[in-house]
Amino acid sequence: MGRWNKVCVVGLGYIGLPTASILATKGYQVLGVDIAERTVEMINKGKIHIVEPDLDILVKSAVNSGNLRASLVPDKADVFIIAVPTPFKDSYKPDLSYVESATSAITPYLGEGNLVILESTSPVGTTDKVYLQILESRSELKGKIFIAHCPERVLPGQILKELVNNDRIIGGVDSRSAEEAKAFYETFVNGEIYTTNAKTAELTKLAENSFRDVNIAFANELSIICHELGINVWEVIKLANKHPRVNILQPGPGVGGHCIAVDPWFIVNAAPNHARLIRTARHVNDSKPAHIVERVKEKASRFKEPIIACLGLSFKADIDDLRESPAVEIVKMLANDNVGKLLVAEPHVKKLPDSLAKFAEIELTEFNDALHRADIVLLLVNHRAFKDVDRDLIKGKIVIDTRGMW
Ligand code: SAJ
Repeated sequence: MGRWNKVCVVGLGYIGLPTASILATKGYQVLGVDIAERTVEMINKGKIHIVEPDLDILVKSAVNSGNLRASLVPDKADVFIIAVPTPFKDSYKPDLSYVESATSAITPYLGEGNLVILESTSPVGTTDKVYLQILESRSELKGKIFIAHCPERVLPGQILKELVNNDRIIGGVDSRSAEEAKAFYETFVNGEIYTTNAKTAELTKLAENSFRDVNIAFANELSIICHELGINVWEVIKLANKHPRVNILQPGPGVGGHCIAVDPWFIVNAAPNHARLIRTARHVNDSKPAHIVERVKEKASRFKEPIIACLGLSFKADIDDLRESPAVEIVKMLANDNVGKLLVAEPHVKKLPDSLAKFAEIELTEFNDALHRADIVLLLVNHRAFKDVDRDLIKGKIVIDTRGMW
């Protein structure tokens, strides 16, 4: 632990809560801060508000040890970690309001020698802005605090493992900030830690997610081409990937989540005339749900009153996160277009999101019930729970498997 004892983590979501809990189990005194009262209350009871493997056990033990406490307001600490959302607003412009309010919230509590880390994925220049915002009201801290960007890199579903084992990139607003942040991360990260300047770290993180988006777009485009040509895309990919330098990703119903579907826009926004491939990849992936809806409609037109089982709502397998989920979008489009009765099975949620609950033709039900009653089975998410399907239940039905799981 060295020279740090108290850590204040602002934002107790998919990144902040696991980070706060791991730090607490390493012996730090951690104060987790969130604007949602319910989140704060739940965490203080040792409970969690999100689904992530083993996180419940970790949070419980961190809270029981007395090292993790949640609050609506920050307090003095040695290290401040900002882990709040960075979505986009109209015309895909970055929305930095959460970073700005988190910065305002911690500024009064900052003291000489403190380390401030921005973990939220951010447009180029954000870390410098955080520093300037702090200095606006605390000019006496100029050159006396350390500020760095350490973009989170964890994969939902494997957060606890990746938080500790992934290599990390740290960009400081100056080199001493980068070194200070590196020394702090070395106390709980096993991966390599590479230092650079803040802007390079910001773009590196955006480049990672854009790289994945472009590659998924390639797979999605290929799947549309294969559908048109009547060729099995899964077989094409399997065979192409036998080449030693080819590794095509998996097509799906589209790209969801709050990262890959968002971050490339920060690059497009910063360099609109040059980010041509990155922008097109976003459009290809965003157009995939409509393509799936067309396929369903084509099949549904054979039935007078089609019943469609829509399997999965989350943005990817084995998580409960519905944010920017193509599956939700597809179900909504099917409902809007009155394609038929929609039986939704999503083992990770107890109720439909508001955007779907308003449609009378959508019903949340169990996996086997949906299969049993449906004419058309639309697999949207490759949840483990859907893997061992009872073949007898889908025999003779139209199956559209957007994930290639069956
Ligand atoms: N997807 C496909 N085909 C694939 C892979 C993914 O359609 O072959 C879809 C998924 O179903 C999902 C979306 O893409 O809808 C994104 O899923 P993902 O597993 O690729 O990524 P995320 O959003 O869960 O996490 C990503 C990760 N980034 C990279 O892999 C480069 C993670 O390491 C980041 O920390 C995270 O974004 C983030 O928070 O930025």
